[in-house]
Amino acid sequence: MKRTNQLLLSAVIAVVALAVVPLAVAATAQRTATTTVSVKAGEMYFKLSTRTLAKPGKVTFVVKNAGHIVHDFKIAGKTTPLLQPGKTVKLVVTFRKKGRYPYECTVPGHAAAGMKGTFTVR
Ligand SMILES: [Cu+2]
Repeated sequence: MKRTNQLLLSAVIAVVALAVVPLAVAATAQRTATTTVSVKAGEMYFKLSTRTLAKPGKVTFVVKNAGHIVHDFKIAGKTTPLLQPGKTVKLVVTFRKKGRYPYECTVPGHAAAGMKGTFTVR
């Protein structure tokens, strides 16, 4: 009888463990949800759909060159390739800490002419 109870207990533990694992996976997926920020680049500006992130996390910057000459977008040590006019590229950046992250276009002279700003992670 005692042996039967132990077997039953083991079975219950196994079922509970199986039920808990998907919940843990779901919670992890939610924590790493990606925020999309659209970035429009032109002469000589950047226009972002938002310049703040509510909390540390992953951001996909969708950068579009709406101008007439090449531009790129650099933030937190990552830079897109040089974008020809009309082209769009995605840049995925994980912000692990809150803070102020400067962004800019690395084409010489562009940041000084206005292609720069600050992205804030709260
Ligand atoms: Cu530029």
